[in-house]
Amino acid sequence: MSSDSLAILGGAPSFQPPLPVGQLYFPAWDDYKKAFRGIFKRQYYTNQGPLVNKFEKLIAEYKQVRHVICVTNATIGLSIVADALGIQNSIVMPSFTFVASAQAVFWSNLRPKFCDVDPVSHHIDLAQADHLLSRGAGGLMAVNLWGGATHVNDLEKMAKKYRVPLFFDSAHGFGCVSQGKPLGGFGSAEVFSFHATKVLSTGEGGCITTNDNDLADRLRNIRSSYGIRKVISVKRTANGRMSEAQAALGILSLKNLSCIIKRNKKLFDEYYRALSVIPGITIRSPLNVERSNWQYLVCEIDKKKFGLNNRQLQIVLNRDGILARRYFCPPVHKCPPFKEMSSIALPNTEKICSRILQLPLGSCTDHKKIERVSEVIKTAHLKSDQIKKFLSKKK
Ligand code: T4K
Repeated sequence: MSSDSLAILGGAPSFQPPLPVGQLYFPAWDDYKKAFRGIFKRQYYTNQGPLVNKFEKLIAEYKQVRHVICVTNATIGLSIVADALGIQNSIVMPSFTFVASAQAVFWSNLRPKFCDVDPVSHHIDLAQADHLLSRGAGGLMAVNLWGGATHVNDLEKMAKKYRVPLFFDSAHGFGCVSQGKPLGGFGSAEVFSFHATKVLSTGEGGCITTNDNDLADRLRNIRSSYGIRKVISVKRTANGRMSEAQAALGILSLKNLSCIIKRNKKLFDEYYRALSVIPGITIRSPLNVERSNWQYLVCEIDKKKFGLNNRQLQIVLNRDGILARRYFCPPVHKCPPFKEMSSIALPNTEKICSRILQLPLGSCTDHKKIERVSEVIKTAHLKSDQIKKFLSKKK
């Protein structure tokens, strides 16, 4: 394949099978087999089995938090936290997040009050969050994105000022350290995702972390499991249990986490070197953290300088077998059912959505693949007029 050929202009695709976005960690087969042999021997599949207990303990040590409550996935974790905190009516949250963040609180009968984000960090805009809380809301949910963190301490002060519970959607944040502490101990609770695409994986899964003993009791009761230490009354329960199979994967993934993060950092730096010289590409490095998981290669495309917008570049990359994604486009306030509920304008959120692109980074990538992805992007910039002509003919 010639270095300047593009599949969209008739060349052969660079990647077959395609190169996905996400960590997609798979442990060594023998380690997985050994863990599964134990599950078969004990004949115990789910409901707070020994592997889930062990996994919770390991995470608590890693994050220096008192309680870890493993759940089926982060979406149910967020919903359980909103319920356990007794938040009523509405919640202030950013619109620039995965739609599951808003769907989760909606399942808990809360109406999201969407807030704009900072144009550089992509995290919740502090002044606007304060303004929305001053007009009345039952709680505050911030989202820690892209291996970075929000201004966690400022948000804690703000929640205290308005006497509302604060929790964090830290789906992207496992392995990150902010303000000298691992993410996990901020606000009333934090929720992490262990989806296959995340830095720590259980296939599907997640966990809630908290230092509040009473809240932890309520969370365990709502999750519904034999892990309940004290039976206390809760408004309603759910099935948010993690299985032994998920925990088996998680324990292996946690064991490898520091190597995974180290490798991610190296690959991130390679992308940075190759892409930051291309006009119109700005790479967003993780902010407000002393340590990131370096799992997200997120860039913004300036269509005037690059020649194509993020949608057009995504088409070029996808044709070449590079499964770049426009996370999170459209923004949540433009997605059903939320778009029917309000007509607010969130200019920073909307601008970011029209520019953003996430590139593959994780166990499926390596030095050579990143070199090729960068070459495709550079060629797309150089041939942008030809590509635009081709795409306009296709309409
Ligand atoms: N809050 C935030 C900020 C989030 O980003 C998310 C989830 C949540 C909350 C909720 O967490 P969970 O309830 O999911 O635990 C993905 C993930 O499903 C989702 O976890 C993630 N964020 C979101 C940003 O992305 P999809 O539908 O785009 O992923 P999917 O399944 O298409 O996978 C991406 C690529 O990876 C594909 O090209 C296929 C490939 N792949 C995927 C899987 C699962 C594989 O090659 N092997 C695999 O096993 O949503």
